[in-house]
Amino acid sequence: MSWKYSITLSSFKDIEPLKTTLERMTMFGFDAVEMYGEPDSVDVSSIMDLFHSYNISISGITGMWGHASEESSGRKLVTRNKSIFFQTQDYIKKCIALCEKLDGKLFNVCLFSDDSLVQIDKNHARLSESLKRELMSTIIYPLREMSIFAKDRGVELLIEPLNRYSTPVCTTSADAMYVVKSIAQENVGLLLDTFHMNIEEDSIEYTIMKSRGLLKHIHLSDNNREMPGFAHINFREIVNALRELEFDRYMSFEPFVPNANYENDIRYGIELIRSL
Ligand SMILES: [Mn+2]
Repeated sequence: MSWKYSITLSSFKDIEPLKTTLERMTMFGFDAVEMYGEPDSVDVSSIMDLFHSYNISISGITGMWGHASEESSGRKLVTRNKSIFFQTQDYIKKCIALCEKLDGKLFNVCLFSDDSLVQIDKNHARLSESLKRELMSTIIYPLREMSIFAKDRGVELLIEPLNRYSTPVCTTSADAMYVVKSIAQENVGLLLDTFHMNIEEDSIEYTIMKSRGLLKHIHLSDNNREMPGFAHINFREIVNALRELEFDRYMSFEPFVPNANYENDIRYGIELIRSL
């Protein structure tokens, strides 16, 4: 039993129609795709028809967090502003509901905070462990409630640590494991992303090994955010660590794709990982 391959549709969202991406990803031989989490800007029944017509599985929904758009930058759980908090909670529930409709199994949460509470350190420093824990501890109870909402819909809620340049709050696997263990629900796990791990972790391989039992999904891109093989992350070590864990879920490619002329790069990246 090995893992399966997926790719994030958000990578192609601004460069071509969804239908074109699905057509091409099916051709490249992906087992599944990860639908972007913008439940208010898609017509759910027509995208369901579209996915069924390509007969391609949906691994899950990608949470659209952070600075990708005006809407996504307003999504924050670590906030004193009740209306921002409730809007974010509502966003999470809508994504979980969309995930269930598309027969997906995963949705990832990234933690963002108010600038007035804490800011990204401009000297590239990390926040202290104690301050991070203090901030993260405030949202454990609501996240547990949201995870129960997800469990009732057959969806796993995954905590994805980012890096210090995206958010000050949850940036390492240790941070995310603290959140996952504190929520303490079976359907809550860890999503590790090679791009972020390359910035934050001492060793990507060791971080994967330490995540045994909690790791439910992987995002793959090289350290320049392109497909694996276009920069200097050692994917052989990553693949070996995942084999050691007997990882049997999705490895989901999450590349930055600047234009529609991507065919060779996507093929090269997936073939490279398959060859390791
Ligand atoms: Mn990611």
